[in-house]
Amino acid sequence: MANLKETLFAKIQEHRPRTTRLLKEHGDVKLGDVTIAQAIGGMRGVKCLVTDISYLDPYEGIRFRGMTIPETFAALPKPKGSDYPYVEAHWYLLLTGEVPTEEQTLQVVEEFKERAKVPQYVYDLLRAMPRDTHPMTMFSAAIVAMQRESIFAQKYREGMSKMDYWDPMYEDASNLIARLPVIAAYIYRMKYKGDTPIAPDPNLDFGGNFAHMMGIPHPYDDVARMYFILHSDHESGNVSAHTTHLVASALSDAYYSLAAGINGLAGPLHGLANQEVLRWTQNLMEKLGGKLPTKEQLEQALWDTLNSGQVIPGYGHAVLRKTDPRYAAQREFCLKHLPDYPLFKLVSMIYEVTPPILQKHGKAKNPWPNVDAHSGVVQWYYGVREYDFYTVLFGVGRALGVLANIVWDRALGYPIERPKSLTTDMLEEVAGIKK
Ligand code: HAX
Repeated sequence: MANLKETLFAKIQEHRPRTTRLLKEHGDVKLGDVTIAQAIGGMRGVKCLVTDISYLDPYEGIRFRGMTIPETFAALPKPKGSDYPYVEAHWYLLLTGEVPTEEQTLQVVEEFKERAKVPQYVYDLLRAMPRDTHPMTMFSAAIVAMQRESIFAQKYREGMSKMDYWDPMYEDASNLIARLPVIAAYIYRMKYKGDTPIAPDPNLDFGGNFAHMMGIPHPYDDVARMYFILHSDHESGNVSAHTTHLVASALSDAYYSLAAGINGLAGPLHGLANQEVLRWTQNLMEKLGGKLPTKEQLEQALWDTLNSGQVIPGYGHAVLRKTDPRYAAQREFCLKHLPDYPLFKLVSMIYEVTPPILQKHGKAKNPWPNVDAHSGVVQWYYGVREYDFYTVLFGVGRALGVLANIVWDRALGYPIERPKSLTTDMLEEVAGIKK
């Protein structure tokens, strides 16, 4: 039976002629024109990135290698007694586009155990940082600190053919992914649980081991599997994915590239929105003396936020134009496991009340919730109430997608990224308004 790396290499060899042909024979075909609004406005909708790992349709939401979220959950092998698949199987799917068998999945599970050893200096570094450092800063620092381990950087120094770049990138990416849950759980237990880290259990899979190291019983292992898979990829243009891809395009290794992507994820308009949702909700309940708001109080709080020039965290999206299916998947989990939990009821009430208000406000192109509007309530319920930590969880999941992407970037020989900029004078000239 071919292992993951051999299967991946066969896929790479099959794919390379497609990219070469498109470039050589059809390189002049236009994908669209760029407007002034797009050039100034964050390149919204400009079609200039290529990935086969996932695709985001504005109305349907994300497809991983062609599969919707429910299809992905249904297709991938699951550990016994679990409702959600092995994260290792999802990594296999993202890399190869193939649904692995149980046996192929267990091979990756075993492989990750070998790769999961976090060097002692990473723990020393984390311990040397002031304890009130944001956990995303700790997470990013731990990733970039391990850069000295990069096999890609070492092979590049020794001299390697461009055709072989994907191989050490795959090795670095796999080592990183295997270690991230260990680092994340260590940060959590060190920072928030009286410095009581829990050692990994070599008998457990990625999700099971993460729950074990967090010190939270079943079904938190399933929460971890669901969460990491849902957050893994959202095509290439979002800040974390694009940043990782951009930095890797300079042939920076996976450690430098992922740390950069994680830093982008730490922004409140991106991954940090999940902590902002909880902060917003908790502030509101605090103002009401710990009580759940009425519909009228909630409407007032939403308007107060908007009128003070702030965004409603967890709502809106640059691409999506409907309720994020990642939100819907978490809602489904809550309906099964915590239907009567007051915070879930509040999140559901916010879901009812917010879209019409955002529509009336008239600015956001998408009034519907995104993934971040729901993730906090699930974590809160299982005892992870330190909401600063939520984006680290997002980061562990997001690493799967962005790292799969940069393995393929190197396999297909994508060049250094270098768009062209213009001056405001030039835009005014093109627009015909230059004096
Ligand atoms: N509340 C209030 N105003 C909002 C809004 C919201 N939730 N979403 C968008 N708007 C405003 C924008 O700020 C913008 O206002 P200006 O014209 O004054 O600049 C206007 O509506 C148009 O924005 P848009 O085109 O609809 O949205 P963008 O593509 O510019 O931004 C964002 C997309 C996700 C950043 C935006 O919707 C937002 O800020 N949402 C709240 C933060 C959030 O939930 N972020 C997480 C997104 C999911 C994700 O990436 N997770 O990692």
